[in-house]
Amino acid sequence: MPKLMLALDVLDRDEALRIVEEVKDYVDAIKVGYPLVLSSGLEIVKDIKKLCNKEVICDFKVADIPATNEKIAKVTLKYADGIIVHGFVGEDSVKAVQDVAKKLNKKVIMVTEMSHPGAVQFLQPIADKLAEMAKKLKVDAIVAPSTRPERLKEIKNTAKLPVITPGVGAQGGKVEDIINILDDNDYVIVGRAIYQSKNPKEEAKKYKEMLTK
Ligand code: BMP
Repeated sequence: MPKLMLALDVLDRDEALRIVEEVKDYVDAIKVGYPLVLSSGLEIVKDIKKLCNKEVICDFKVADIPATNEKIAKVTLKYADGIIVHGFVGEDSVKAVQDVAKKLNKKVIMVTEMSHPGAVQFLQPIADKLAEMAKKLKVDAIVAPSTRPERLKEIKNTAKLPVITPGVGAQGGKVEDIINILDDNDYVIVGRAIYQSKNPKEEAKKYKEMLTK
């Protein structure tokens, strides 16, 4: 049964912590990115972990030269359990983050093909190569789209690594279309469909149950 990762892209610290409190029994991990960290500071990661004791992944899609990637990883992984990086910048940039993460026993998750329509323009043509690179580098997981289940399947087959997959809910992806592709080490990311709903707790429960079936 794949796990549920909440994408917590709200812009207010108190709202973020209120949602975490509500959904913590149903989510296995929480993904925070620029929206929340730029508005609340990186220490929000510590606050979330204190509140729910769940894995917290920083989605910074790091895409710089190795020396800068290393610095970003050092600061981020002081608090977070993992960090998301882009692969298109090349192996050396990803390895720089892996070197930091290995010392701290943290995760590096690499983007292959993204879930939005524009990803077919430049990312899709290189996504299979990115998946091969992810396999070679033995990153901890890859990001691949729920909005294109056939691509999710192909990329997962190539990389042979755990997948975290966004696109379910607000972007139109459906659990029933991807559930058979995924296994116990994979995560389904759901953001707006939970945190923008009238009852985030009920929605989180609903998604958790869909993944359990
Ligand atoms: P939502 O369920 O609200 O669409 O959120 C999806 C989350 O996953 C957002 O944080 C988004 O930035 C992230 N994401 C994505 O949607 N597609 C990708 O290809 C990669 C992502 O990290």
